[in-house]
Amino acid sequence: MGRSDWGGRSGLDEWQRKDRRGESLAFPFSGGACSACLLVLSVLLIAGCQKRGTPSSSGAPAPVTTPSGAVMLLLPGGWFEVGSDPAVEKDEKRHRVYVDAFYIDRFEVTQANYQKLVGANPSRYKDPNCPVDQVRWTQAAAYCNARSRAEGLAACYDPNTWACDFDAGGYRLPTEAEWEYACRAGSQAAWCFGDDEPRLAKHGWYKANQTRGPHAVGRLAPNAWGLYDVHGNLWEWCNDWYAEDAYAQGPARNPRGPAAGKDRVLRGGCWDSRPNECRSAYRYYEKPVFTDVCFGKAVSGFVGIRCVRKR
Ligand SMILES: [Ca+2]
Repeated sequence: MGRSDWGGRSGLDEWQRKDRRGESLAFPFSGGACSACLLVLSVLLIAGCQKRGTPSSSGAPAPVTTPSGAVMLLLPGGWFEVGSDPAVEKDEKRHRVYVDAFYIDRFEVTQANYQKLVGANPSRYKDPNCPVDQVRWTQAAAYCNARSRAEGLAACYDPNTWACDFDAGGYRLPTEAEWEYACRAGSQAAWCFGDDEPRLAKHGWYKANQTRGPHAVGRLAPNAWGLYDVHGNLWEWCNDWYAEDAYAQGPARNPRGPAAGKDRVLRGGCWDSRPNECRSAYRYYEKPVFTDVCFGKAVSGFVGIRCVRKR
């Protein structure tokens, strides 16, 4: 991170159908009487975050709680293999990619956190502990900006064009490469835990074990790096525009997808997905203004958010 950016006070004014294709605001940043206390707390938090954000001796990243109440993990940069071999779907040919270190949410963004930062809850399945569902890509990007402003960080998204400033210190949606890197956590198998499909029920809510709609975040087993619900529960928006041949066109280091497109990438499957759609390599996409309410009550509430932030 801009290492001293968590809770910094200088910027408070900013701070299923592809059928193939198948937390609380701890720092209110207002109320003059408490400003001195907040400053002290912020300094302590900054120091604490730096320490806690260092990977532990076991290799698993240690969790960091941000000023707006999200829990994040600092993943080390590294090379890994994107896709599957042989390719299960034609748009997921395996290739080697490098991603820089980044912070990523340990959980899908909850309705409680979204409500606090945005002041609304678009979810079909209302429950503060569940992930916010039924969000458009633009709503997801706007949430990232709201969270950045709440923590005094520079917003990544231009609210007029939705162009992403990757150099800004605030929150954004993960690139496809970042998402898959985080999901795999070192695994080259179909799912983060291996190729044994029956084990999927221990790690993700999907068609076989869901009870209609998303579940509270973090109730099943995490992956090796400690991320929850990477398989199933809700599809997660990525920053990239979708292109079937994006893998052939992109750079090896920090690929960010096509410069423009019609659809944004979704990853990980959801509570109504089949095991194939929950695989680490599986790519899905939707219009950025897509809202799954279009598909009727019986099938809505599929899409959610997981944020990242540069180191
Ligand atoms: Ca998910």
